[in-house]
Amino acid sequence: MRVLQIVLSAALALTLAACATVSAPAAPPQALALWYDRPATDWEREGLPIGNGAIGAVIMGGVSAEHLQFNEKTLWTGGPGSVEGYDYGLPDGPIVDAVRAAQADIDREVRIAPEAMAERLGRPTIGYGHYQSFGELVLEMAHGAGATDYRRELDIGQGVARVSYVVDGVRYRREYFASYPDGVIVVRLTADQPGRIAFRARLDVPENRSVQRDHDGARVFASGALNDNGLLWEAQFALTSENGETISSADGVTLHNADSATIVLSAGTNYAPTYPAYRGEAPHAAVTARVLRAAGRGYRRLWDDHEADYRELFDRVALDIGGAPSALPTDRALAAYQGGASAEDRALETLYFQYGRYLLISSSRAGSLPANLQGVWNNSATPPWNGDYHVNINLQMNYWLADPTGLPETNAPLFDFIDALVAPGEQTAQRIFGAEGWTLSLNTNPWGFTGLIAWPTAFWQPEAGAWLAQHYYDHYRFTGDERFLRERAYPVMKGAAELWLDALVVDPRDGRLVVSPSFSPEQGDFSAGAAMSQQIVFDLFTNVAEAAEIVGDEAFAARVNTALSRLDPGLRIGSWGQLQEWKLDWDDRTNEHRHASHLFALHPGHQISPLTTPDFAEAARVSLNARGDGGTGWSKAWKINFWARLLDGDRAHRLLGEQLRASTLPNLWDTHPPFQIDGNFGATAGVAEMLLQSQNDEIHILPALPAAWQQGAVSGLRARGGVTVDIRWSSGAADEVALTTAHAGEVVLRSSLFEGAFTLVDARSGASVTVSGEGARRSFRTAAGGRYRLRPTLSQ
Ligand code: FUC
Repeated sequence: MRVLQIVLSAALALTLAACATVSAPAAPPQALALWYDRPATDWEREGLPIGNGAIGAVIMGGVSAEHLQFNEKTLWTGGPGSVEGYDYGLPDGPIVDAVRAAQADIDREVRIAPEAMAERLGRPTIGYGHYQSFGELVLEMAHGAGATDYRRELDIGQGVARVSYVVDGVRYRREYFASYPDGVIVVRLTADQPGRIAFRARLDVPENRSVQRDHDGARVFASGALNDNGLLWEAQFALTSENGETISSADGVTLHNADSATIVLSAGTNYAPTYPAYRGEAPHAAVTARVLRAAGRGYRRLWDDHEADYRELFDRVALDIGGAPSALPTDRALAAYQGGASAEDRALETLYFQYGRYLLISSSRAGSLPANLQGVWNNSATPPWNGDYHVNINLQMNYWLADPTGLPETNAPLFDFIDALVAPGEQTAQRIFGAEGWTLSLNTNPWGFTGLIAWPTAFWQPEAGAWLAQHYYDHYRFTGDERFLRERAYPVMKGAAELWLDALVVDPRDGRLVVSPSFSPEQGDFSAGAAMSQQIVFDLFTNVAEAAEIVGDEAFAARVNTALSRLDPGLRIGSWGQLQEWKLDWDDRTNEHRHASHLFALHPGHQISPLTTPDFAEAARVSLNARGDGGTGWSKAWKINFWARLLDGDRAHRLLGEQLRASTLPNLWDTHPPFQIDGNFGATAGVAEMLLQSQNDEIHILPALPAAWQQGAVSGLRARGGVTVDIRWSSGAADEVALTTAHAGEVVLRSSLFEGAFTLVDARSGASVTVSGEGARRSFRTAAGGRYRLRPTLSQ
C-alpha cells in the first residue's frame, strides 16, 4: 500500500515535471492560506471550513475551548417518516387539465400574474425538511485563556487548518483536516514541552433528536434518531495520545499530562438515496469501523494519505497573476481590497479563485450528496432556503468549475443525485404534464422532491431537468468518456428530452413549439415561450441529438431534430437593443433583478457568442448593462461568466471586484446574504472562463484577460475535447501555450500567437506540427497523450 503510494506520487511528480515546461507558477506555500490573528467568534463570518465531501467542520480556534461544529450531509429532517403521506411534492392528483387550462388562458390573455398561477398550480409544501447541524466536538483546554502570538489559518494548498498560540510560555499547536480516504475529521494537538497537552473532549448535539451515549475506552459515541422523521444518526470520536492519562465516560474523555493527542471523528445516518424509502443500514457499524480503523492508523499515516489525496486534485491547477502574498491577515487584506486598489489585490484574487476549488473538493466527493446551498457547512436547524438544492441557478453554479478547473471527479455526487431524482421526476412528468420522461421544478432535497411549491415568483421551473442534463453532456464533452455518455449521460438526457417532446405546445401566434406556462426566474408574468425556457430546451435538444448520433439511437435523434426545427430558439432583439427576456418585448430598462435568466444562451449555454452571433452578443451586452453590476453574490458570479463570454475581461474583472468588495465575508465565503456558497463556485468558474474557453468547438486562449492581469501563468485548466492547457502571458498577450491531449483528433485553437510568426511543435519529438486555417484560429491533428507547444518564433 505504502509502496504503491510512493510509486503513485513519483508518477505524479513526473507528470507534474513534464507539465512544467510552461514555467508553472511557483507560488510560495503561504500564498495559498487564509490566516487570522484571532480566534473566530462568528461561525458564519469567520469560521474556517474543512470537509471531505460527506463530512464538514468549521474551526473557530478558541484558545480555552474549541467548538468544532460539524455536519454530515445526509442529516435532513423531512421526507418519508416526517409527515403522514409524504408525497415528494407531487400534486394530489394529476393536474394535467389545470396545466392545459392555463395554457389555453395564456394563449388568450398572453400574460398571467404569478400569484394567480400559483393559486391554480402551486401547492403548500409539506415534509420538505431542512439540512441539519450534526453537533459540536467541544475541547475544553486545561491551560489558561491568556494567549499570545496567536495564529489561525486554513492552508488550502495542503488542505489543513492550523491554530497556534503561546500560553504560559508553552507553544500549543493544533491541526485539523478532513480525510476523504479515511472518512474522518482529524484533530491533532501538540505542545513544544512534554506533558502539556490536557483537555476534556465531549460531543454536543442539538435537542431535536433522541440521544443515547456510550463509550468504549477513549472512544465516545452518541446516537439516536431525529424527532422529525426518525432518521438514525450516530457520531463517534476516539482519542489517542502520546503518554498522558485518560479518564473516559459516556459523556466524554479527560486527558492529562500528554505530549500530544489525536482525535478522529466520524458521523453518519441511515439515509440512502433510494426512492421511495430513502433508508438504508443503521450507521453504527460503518461509523465504528471508520473511527476504529483511523484511530489505529496513527496521525502520520492519516495525514500522508489525506495530503496525497487532496493534493492530487488541488495541485492540478496553478494560477499566478502576480502580487506577493499579503503580509496582512486575510480579513484585513479583504478590507484593504474593499477600501480600494492595493498592491496585494492580485494575491487575494488568486486565493479566492483557488478557494473555490478547495471548497468544492471539500464539499463534493464521490459517495455522498452534492454540495448544497452551503456546501456541507451548516450550523442551524433552519438554514436559509432549507440548505437545499435550488435548481434555477444555484446547484448548477456549484458545479460550473468542476471540469474547467481540473476537478472532474467532484461531479460524481451531482450525477448520483440527479440519477436518483429520475424515478420521482417521472411521476412529476406524468402528473403535471401527462408526459413521458422526467423533470423537477424550482428546488429539491435528498428526499426526491420533484414537485411544486406555492411561492408565486419561484414555484414553476419545469426546465430544471433539462438544465441539469446539460451537466452530463458537458462532462462528456470535457472528458470524451464515451462509456459515461452511453451509460450515465444519455439515459438521463433522453428522459429529460422525452418530457419536452411531449410537453411543448404550438404557439398559435407563429406555429413554433414553446414551453407554456413559462416563467423567467423570478420575476415578471407567466407567458408562453420566455427566453430562458426556450434556450434551455434548445440546449437540451441540440445536445441530445448529438449524443443520440454518438450512441447510435438514430430514431431518437430524428425525433429530436424534427422538434428542434420547429422550436422557438428563444433569441429576440427588442426595442432598446436588448436581448428579450420574454417572447414579447416587455423588458424594462430599469430592471436590476439579480436573475438574468434570458442570458442562459450566453452562459452556461453556447447559443450566443460574439464570434459567431455578434448581433445577439451585442443585445446580451445591452441587457447586462441595464441589469448593472449589483445583485447577490451568485448574481455577480454569473455576471463574471457572462462578461467573460462577451470577451470583456475588464468588465469581468470589475464584477470579480464587486463580489470581493460587497459579497464576501472575512472567511472568504460568498454571501447572498447570508452565506450561500454558489457565488464562491461561480466566481472561480468565471475566472477560468476569463483565461480559457472551449464551448464553441474551439479552444480560445485568454479570451477575456483584464488589463489588471498584465502578466501571469496558469496551468492545468481543462478544455472540452480532453485537452489540458497551460498558458504564460505578459503585456496582456500569450507568450506560450502548451496543450496536453487525452485523445487523438483535431484541435481548433484560437490564440493571438497565431497572428504573428509562431512555431507549434510536438513537445515529445520536437517536430513542428502542420496547422491549417488562418488568422487567430488554426487547427491541427493531435495524438492521444500528446503534448504541443506554441510560441512566437522570435522567442525561440
Ligand atoms: C433562488 C434565488 C435566490 C436564492 C435562492 C436559494 O431562488 O433567486 O436569490 O439564491 O435561489
